[in-house]
Amino acid sequence: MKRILITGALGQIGSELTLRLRDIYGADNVIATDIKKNDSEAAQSGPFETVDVTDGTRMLETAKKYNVDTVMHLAALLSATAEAKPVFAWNLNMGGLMNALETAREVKAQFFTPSSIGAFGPTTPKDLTPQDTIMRPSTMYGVNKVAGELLADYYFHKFGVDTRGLRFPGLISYVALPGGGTTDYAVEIYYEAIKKGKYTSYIDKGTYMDMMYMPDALNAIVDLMEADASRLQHRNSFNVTAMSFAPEEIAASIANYLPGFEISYAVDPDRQKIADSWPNSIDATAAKDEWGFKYEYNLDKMTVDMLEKLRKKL
Ligand code: AKB
Repeated sequence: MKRILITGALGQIGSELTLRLRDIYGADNVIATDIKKNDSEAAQSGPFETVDVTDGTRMLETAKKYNVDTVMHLAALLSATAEAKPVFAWNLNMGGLMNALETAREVKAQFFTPSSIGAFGPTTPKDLTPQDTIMRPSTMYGVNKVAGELLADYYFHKFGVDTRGLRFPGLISYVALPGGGTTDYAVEIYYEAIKKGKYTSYIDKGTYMDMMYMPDALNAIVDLMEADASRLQHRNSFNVTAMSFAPEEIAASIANYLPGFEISYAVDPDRQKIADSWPNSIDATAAKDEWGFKYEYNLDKMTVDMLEKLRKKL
């Protein structure tokens, strides 16, 4: 039975991952932590502790208090915010990761942290980007993600910490909004579709990025953490993706189910520049071969579910 400490548990992934893990492993075995408590289900449905990830002492104390055997480190700034505040991003993303890895090492815990398609850069092959390839990102977020992958591999080789990670594409969900990412448009578009029947995209037409629906992302985390270690050739981090589309294609998918929906464009040069430096599509063969990665939702299936859930929510 796992006993899991999650950092950033009230963020976009954490709000749903916490509940999924509580369903699987029992509410008392999943310790949600974040910088501030709120009244969300993740904060209220089991143990919660206030932990600022830049405070390594507090993180370690919390891990020891609950006798955890798994650390899932989610707290991080996303790409657009990191680009706007690079020094803060380095301190939070790298300082937080170092504290979380040290916590895992001290309490001998298994470890997970997400990487991202942001770890790739302008010189990476753009289409069906391989698992092992050129990684020279041009953003602070990407620098953090590549350094983070290397650091997590280092903790595995040097200290034997069972570190594992996924290079997530843009994650789409109706539960918690992302904040400060480049792929956030693909979530906002569904909210605006329901509220106004139209959306102005800050990402230009023709810009392809990988995406995944949150239920598939949660399954991928659970499956990777449960995978037989002897099958893993890679650890930090596996390419995973479920679809790749440009803004006009997600808009067309929405218009199929919400006739009259319209997209227009007011491109944000900062976020467009980040998007242009990322792959069009990545190849998830290593994840499929080494631990059976699979996904259920393609663009249309996701659109149907998002529209149905958001109609109820809004
Ligand atoms: C972002 O846009 O920054 C994230 C990511 C792809 O890592 N959603």
